[in-house]
Amino acid sequence: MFDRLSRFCVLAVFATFASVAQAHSHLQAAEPAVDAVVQASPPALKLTFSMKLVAKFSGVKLLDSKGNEVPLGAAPTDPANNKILIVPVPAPLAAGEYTVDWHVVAVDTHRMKGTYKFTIKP
Ligand SMILES: [Cu+2]
Repeated sequence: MFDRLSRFCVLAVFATFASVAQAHSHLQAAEPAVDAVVQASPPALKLTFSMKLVAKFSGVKLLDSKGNEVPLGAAPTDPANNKILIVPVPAPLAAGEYTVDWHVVAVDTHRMKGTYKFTIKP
């Protein structure tokens, strides 16, 4: 009897944590992709999230391999799908490794942030 009850309690706790963890917006895809090696400088960075975003409180910073910030345009959401951030890259990027630091506020009002890299190798 006790064993079953404690097993049930453990399962209930796990289920609760799992649903809370899933309740946030997560990066699902990126262009250039996470850890990708691409030949050409991308015209824009495209980040796809699991939840709709509040564009006003979401943004992206791009750092080159020396840690210098690369100027980017504003980061609006895609008018057709506001789970996607599209960030124009105004000037062609030189060869090298880049770090994308992103932060988003989703419609659940939670703020999430993350980072990933891609490399340009012509
Ligand atoms: Cu959340």
